[in-house]
Amino acid sequence: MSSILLEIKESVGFITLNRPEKFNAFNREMALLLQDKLDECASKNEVRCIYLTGTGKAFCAGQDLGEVTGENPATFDKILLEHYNPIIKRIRSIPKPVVCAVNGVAAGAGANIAICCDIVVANETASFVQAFSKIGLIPDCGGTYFLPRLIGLQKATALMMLGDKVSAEEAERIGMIYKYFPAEKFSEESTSIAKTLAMMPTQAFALTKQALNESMQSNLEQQLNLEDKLQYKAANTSDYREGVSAFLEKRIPVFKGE
Ligand code: LHQ
Repeated sequence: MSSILLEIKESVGFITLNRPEKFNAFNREMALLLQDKLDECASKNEVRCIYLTGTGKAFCAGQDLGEVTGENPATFDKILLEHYNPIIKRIRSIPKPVVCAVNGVAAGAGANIAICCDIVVANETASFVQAFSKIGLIPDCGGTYFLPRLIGLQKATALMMLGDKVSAEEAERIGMIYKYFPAEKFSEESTSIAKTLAMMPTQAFALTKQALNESMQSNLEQQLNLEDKLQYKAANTSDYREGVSAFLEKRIPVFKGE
């Protein structure tokens, strides 16, 4: 069985981390396969939303520590440059929404891959751990970029230094994730978000994502100019024309992602 599964249905690319016996921890093969599957979803027009989750009890325990041998910094550098950084860059640049459905514990790289996704939801049984400090590493996978922006510098610093386990409920409360769901509703509710997004104006989402990405380092003037430029592009999509027509005709719009 492959360590990464991809199933495309109802315009959603369902990607599943699939090494349950290792809490879906990443080895090299799995990290490279995830990059491939993200690329496949990016390139296929039929995929209008990506849904990322894990098999079994955990979402992802980060790097498979059994695979990290020796303490040669060059090896570590390679892991980030070849495994994780390309995953984070893909998730942020894919012009489609990426929903992360955190089914269980998300630790280390697993936690930070989750929080870089566009919409993060969790099972009530899930938890988030910045596990890096416990093994003498620093948070990676863009965690030092996204976490302080999501929950503030103070809390991010404490979680990263102390390595506390954050429950799904607390993660929602502090703004680390969008929502958590009771276990019995998690699958239905989380897939429903992805299926809903897949029926919405995909081009506008791509432009929204671009604007949000750039907002991380722009000032207001730059952001207003960017919104002007991107809104012009959105207004030239057929989904915009359909959205306005449907509103005026008092009917439900049929968006094609074009
Ligand atoms: C694991 C792992 C794991 C292998 C659980 N590997 N087996 C970047 C740069 C370069 C190199 C290093 O990495 C990175 C990025 C990173 O991600 S660094 C951070 C790596 N991850 C961690 O340090 C997390 C380690 N795991 C844990 O802290 C706990 O296992 C968590 C909090 C994930 C879950 O705790 P529990 O629910 O209490 O489960 P457990 O500890 O009993 O683990 C269950 C099994 O999964 C167990 O195997 P076993 O055969 O004994 O049942 C663990 O050994 C295995 N496992 N994480 N990362």
